Amino acid sequence: MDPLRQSPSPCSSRPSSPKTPPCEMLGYVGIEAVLDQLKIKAMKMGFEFNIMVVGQSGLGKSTMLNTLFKSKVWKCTPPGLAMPTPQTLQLNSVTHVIEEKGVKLKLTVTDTPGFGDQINNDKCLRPLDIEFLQRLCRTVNVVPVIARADSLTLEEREAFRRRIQHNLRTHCIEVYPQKCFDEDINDRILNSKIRDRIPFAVVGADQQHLVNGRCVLGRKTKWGIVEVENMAHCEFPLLRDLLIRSHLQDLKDITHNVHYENYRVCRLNESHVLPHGPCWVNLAPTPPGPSVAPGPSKVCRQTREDSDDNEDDY
Ligand SMILES: Nc1nc2c(ncn2[C@@H]2O[C@H](COP(=O)(O)OP(=O)(O)OP(=O)(O)O)[C@@H](O)[C@H]2O)c(=O)[nH]1
Ligand SMILES: [Mg+2]
Repeated sequence: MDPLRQSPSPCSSRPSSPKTPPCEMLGYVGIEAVLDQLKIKAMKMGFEFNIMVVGQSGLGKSTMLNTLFKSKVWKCTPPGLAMPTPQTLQLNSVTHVIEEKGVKLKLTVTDTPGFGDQINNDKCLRPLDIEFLQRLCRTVNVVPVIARADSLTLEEREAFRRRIQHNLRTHCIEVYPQKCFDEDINDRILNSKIRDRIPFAVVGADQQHLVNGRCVLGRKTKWGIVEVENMAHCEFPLLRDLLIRSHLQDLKDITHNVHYENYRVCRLNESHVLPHGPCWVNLAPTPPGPSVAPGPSKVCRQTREDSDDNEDDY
């Protein structure tokens, strides 16, 4: 007897004929092949990532960029000459294409001059940092750090971290990774750990030293080398992992789906001041009753998908 007839498939009341493929194969569509297609497309197109450092003058911003990418992002000094990083006097953006295992990353890093240097803050009502961060976190993903952590004792680091966390909470400054964008329980567990450690206490260095036969990035002091990649010395590895390894795509997604969409909606809503005509856009679904002009609205993470359907309407 035909073995296929002998054991009819559990999902069919009809015995399969020897010519038809088994039931499991009939249900098979091959959707998972989309992953390969995405991978091939992504490898072809490459990725883009933009990063900007902001802070007071002399904090170590330029050094931190060099530390992150293990190279002189700013080639201001002749190679081989160990010269100090010069003071940043203007906004500098530089783009590099990095390729690793066939994956291309177009990286743009922006270095900024000391923040607030040119302003007399004496009569501010509240500290400039808070005002600035409140605005910045609505526009980009903010990852705060405690710079020059080698100048603090462990207790001072911890106390400073808790104080900053308290200030961020009090002033409703939502830094990355934002709680409201945790997608599932795994995200929540991982990101809670990160949120507890933020701001990371980091040390920057662009010089290599020999320690026990290993070449390490670090700062040489009279009593030893502060190794930037050693978790016993500072939390630079946590910052690098977050930015470049574990959360790079998520940072891009939130920038694209939330920050950019918020910006786009605000700009389009602004155009409501224009008279009805070819430039006029209606962002909100028309409410029943008398028409009202919508104000700037907060776009949530799903908006990209939602708005894609409506994009032709704009
Ligand atoms: N102790 C210590 N010094 C650091 C650290 N990072 C940088 N420095 C030193 O601080 C000085 C200023 O570093 P920069 O990277 O030029 O600082 P910056 O924030 O870019 O300064 P501006 O361009 O003036 O805004 C340099 O002498 C660095 O070697 C650090 O983590 N610890
Ligand atoms: Mg600088």
